[in-house]
Amino acid sequence: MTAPRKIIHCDCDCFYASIEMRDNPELKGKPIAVGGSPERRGVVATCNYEAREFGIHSAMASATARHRCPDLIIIKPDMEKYRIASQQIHQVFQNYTSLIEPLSLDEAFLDVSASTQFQGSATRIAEAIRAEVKEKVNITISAGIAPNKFLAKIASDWNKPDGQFVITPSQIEEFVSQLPVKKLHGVGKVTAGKMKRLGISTCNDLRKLDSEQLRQYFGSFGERLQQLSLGIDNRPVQTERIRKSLSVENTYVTDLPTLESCLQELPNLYQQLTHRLEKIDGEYQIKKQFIKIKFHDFVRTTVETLSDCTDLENYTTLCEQGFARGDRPVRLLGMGVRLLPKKMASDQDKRELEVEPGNDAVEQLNLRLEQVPEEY
Ligand code: TTP
Repeated sequence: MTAPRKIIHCDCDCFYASIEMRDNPELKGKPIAVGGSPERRGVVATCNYEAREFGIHSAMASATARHRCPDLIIIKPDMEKYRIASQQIHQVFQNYTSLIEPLSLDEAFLDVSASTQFQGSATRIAEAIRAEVKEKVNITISAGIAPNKFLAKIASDWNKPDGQFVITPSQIEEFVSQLPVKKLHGVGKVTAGKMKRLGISTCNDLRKLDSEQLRQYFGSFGERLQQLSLGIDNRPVQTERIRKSLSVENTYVTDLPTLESCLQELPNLYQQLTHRLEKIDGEYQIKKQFIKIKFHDFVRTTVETLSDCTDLENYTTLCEQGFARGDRPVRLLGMGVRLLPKKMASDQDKRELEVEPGNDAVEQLNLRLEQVPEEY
């Protein structure tokens, strides 16, 4: 039998806000948010823990946030600063292992199974990482330590901020059985709602279902759910990040009232998209083109078509199709491509592209209307 792995999930506390407080200590103790301005329909990227007391959270409209906390200080994001801090944090990680899977600027999985520091104690390695980040970057970072990614990620949230939590192999059984199903990787609002209706609230409840029932209720996700409910997750820490899509989008200060006004925005988005694509040129193959639309009432639709290039005419057709789905003023317009790493591009995908007629884009459209309720 192989020894259990030792995975650490590191996640900075209110990352952008921490950097802003570090650089301007006067902000400490006051409710702050980093994000767009309420006057320009901005949203909150994150906020400090003082602001969270008012119910403010990421992705909330800044106007709503200001309404909940009139004293809220809203700071414009400074991505360059966050990127520099992120690199410094990454360098700290490198001191302990080279098996690092970055998830975002402030979050990563580390596989320290073979690390030799502290006699291989992952708990002490996590403590050392957190102390070193504090010393070198001057912000706090929380950590979860467990035998797999799914549990390590849950654990890093357990003692946030500035804390860590360990789930040893012998504690998995007890920890997972009490775990609410909504904490499971891949269980969103819809699945959680369905589980609630079925009387399933913890992993222990989920374990009572057999494979057949799980398949019946949750389709192909059933098998994965069964594994997660037992605390099993064999996904490796992947050091090469695979990008699945690339897109650009714009939220307009004034809604785009008509289809024509949306179409007029496409060349601008197209220029931004092709510019960003140039940077990853050579690594990926384009699989699909898509247009994302958020209407003024926050209903979103994504329209996509199989394609191996960025064709402006396709985007025009997609935009027309998407707009027709709502036929009302548009708040946000996005344009993007779905990608496949070149080395993973399978023969099947190539065949898919070859059989496309290519001259009737409408036929190829795969329309999806997602009714995503959002905070206003
Ligand atoms: P998170 O790690 O999700 O959150 P956080 O670090 O701000 O707070 P927590 O202590 O709860 O972990 O996100 C990391 C950064 O990514 C966050 O500081 C800002 C940015 N971000 C956005 O820009 N938009 C979003 O919707 C979210 C969730 C994060």
